[in-house]
Amino acid sequence: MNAGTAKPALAANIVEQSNAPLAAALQEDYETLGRQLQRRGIDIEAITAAVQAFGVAIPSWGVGTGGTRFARFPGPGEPRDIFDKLDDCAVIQRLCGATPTVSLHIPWDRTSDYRELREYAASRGLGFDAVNSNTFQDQPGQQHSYKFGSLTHTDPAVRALAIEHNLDCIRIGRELGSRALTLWIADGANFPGQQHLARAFERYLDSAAEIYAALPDDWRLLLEHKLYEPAFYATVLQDWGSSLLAAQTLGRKAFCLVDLGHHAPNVNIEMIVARLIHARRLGGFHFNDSKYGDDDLDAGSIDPYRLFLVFNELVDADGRRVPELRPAYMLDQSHNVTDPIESLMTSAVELTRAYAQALLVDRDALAHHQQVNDALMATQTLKKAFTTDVSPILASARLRGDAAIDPIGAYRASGYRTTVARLRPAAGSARSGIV
Ligand SMILES: [Mn+2]
Repeated sequence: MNAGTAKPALAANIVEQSNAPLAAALQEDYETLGRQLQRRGIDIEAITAAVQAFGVAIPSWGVGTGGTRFARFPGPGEPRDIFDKLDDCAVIQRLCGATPTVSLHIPWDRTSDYRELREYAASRGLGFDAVNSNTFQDQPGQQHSYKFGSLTHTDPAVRALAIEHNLDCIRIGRELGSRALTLWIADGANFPGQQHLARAFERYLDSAAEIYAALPDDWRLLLEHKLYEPAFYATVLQDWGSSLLAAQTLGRKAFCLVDLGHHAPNVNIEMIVARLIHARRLGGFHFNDSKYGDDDLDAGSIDPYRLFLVFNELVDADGRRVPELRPAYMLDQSHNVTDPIESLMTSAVELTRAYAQALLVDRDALAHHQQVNDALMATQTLKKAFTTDVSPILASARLRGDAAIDPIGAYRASGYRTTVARLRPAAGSARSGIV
């Protein structure tokens, strides 16, 4: 814990300095786009206001450099503890204005005083989103090993340990003001026959039920499915079907969390989103992008159209006033070759872009084309929204929120990374990980 030591911060006027030379051109672009949208019957101010209200949580682990199974190459000035991580998250929020909350990972973010942590975050304008429990690696001195599973382990003593850890996460989350626990388990099998597929799932449901029973009334349990890794043959919660089955078995406070990377290539994720909305069980997202598998690349960096189509389902459901639909938005990425702060800012911007584009869809026209089976015009209606350059809306939303018109430019001009590289000596094998 180093909450008391000298802390880096952005210069008070860095945003103002960065915005000054860009504001006039932005105003011109915004007015031009406003006239274009007006011709389509769209009020640009309504879109800008919606973008301003959008928020996505930063994963505490995201501000450190990630890695692959090959290696991890630490970057300069990596955060050494949760207080450093919050400092970095505050920079992202200051410059982007779209990331007001942080999602913690326990035990990686353990500290001695969570009330102090909450105050520290609040003093930087940050709150806490879902708490993530980690029962996929052993901690020093741990009594039982998770090597062959946690909540589904064949040994009841291991299951009890994993359940207790989750109850601890709920206790910590209550102190922080969190309202959700995200459950992702690494449990599964690497080989056919290694695990009894049906019994492993039943053990998962039994363990999860004990966690569910300890959930405060206003909390949600978010179940995150994952296709593969670290179990390569059969993870216990491998797909949205298993996830939905588990959520429906557990009760009304259990919801499914969709990590975009946790699907086989070419799987229609927006359709999964539509199905979970139908079932009233869409609880949240872990946003990232991928080319081949669970690559954990920056959101929107490979397939921005897919990201748009996901938001299209969310905006559509919003318009239909689907009850209980308030998904938690979180980023979940691994930054291996970029500055994590820059990647997270870029991803947050790309989410607002997909959201704004989805808001531009002419839903009446789309409904008509669907009704008369005009496939070409229906798909063109989506493309028209997707191909609209909404950058002036995003930048104006940031400007109105006292954030940066050009977050990356402002960040680079601030010299923040150089400052933290000096203040934070290399931690060596600082732990990192991606879920
Ligand atoms: Mn995830």
